[in-house]
Amino acid sequence: MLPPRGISHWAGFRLDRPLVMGVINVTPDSFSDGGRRTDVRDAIATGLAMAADGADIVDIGGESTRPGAAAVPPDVEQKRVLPVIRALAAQGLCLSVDTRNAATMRAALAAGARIVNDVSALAHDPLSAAVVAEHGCPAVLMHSRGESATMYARAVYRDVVAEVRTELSARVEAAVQAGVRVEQIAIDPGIGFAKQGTHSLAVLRGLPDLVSLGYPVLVGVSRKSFIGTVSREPQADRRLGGSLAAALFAWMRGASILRVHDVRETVQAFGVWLTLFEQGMVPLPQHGGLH
Ligand code: PMM
Repeated sequence: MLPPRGISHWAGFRLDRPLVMGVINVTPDSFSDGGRRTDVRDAIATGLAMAADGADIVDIGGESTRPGAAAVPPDVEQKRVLPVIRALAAQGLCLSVDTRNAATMRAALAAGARIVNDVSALAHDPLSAAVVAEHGCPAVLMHSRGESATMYARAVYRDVVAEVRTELSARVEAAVQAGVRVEQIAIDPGIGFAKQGTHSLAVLRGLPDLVSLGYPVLVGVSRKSFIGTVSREPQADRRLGGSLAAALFAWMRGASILRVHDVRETVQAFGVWLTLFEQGMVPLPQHGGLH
């Protein structure tokens, strides 16, 4: 199978500027029933604010995928995300659903989500690739190893960039075999997933090797733990500066889509960067043949 070449669009967006994906996690920490009215109301308000701030896509997830997090049954996950998806889709937002479960993908697409974002690259649920293929929707295939509980034990690499590239290629191949169209696929190295801080940094440096596979690359550096390690900031919501620096770097290394918590600040940072870029003050990003 030949990867597509010269991709200029994905999910209906032109890729000649950075796409910003805002993150909404509808994952109540203190209650396990999910879908509480206040959570749903907050999530809808946050999604609308992100769209107003310039998010191209809003990513809705109902299961924490952080290391060590417990799995959430699909019915609880759906109770959390579906009301948010229905409300935001009705306002015309482009939504992705962050899930590893085929039933949640199917329900979310029926509720108005347009994109599937799967941190297991359609490996967790054997039915998920068929759902994406049948729906014909765009999908993000993210690299990881194992489940949240086991992923750190599996963060052992000889050459992390080469291994992520090979393992992602295999997931792309499996998706295509199941009927997913190549032009609908975006790939993601999975910063912080089955990776130590040094691996995440190596992957950012090696992004051009992933870009060369020919698929749009999505990167989620926002508030990730490697930023905390580098900057000695244990509190995730105090990592905005590092998140912006890493997002700009990822774009310069060829990423097309940035998954972020702080949409307004990221859009502002890219606005300034692109203005400097248009005036010839910063070098060309390494979008290796994508544009
Ligand atoms: N990170 C998280 C969740 N979903 N999806 C993609 N495609 N890429 C990521 O890096 C990613 C993701 C975990 O981060 P969060 O808990 O801050 O959302």
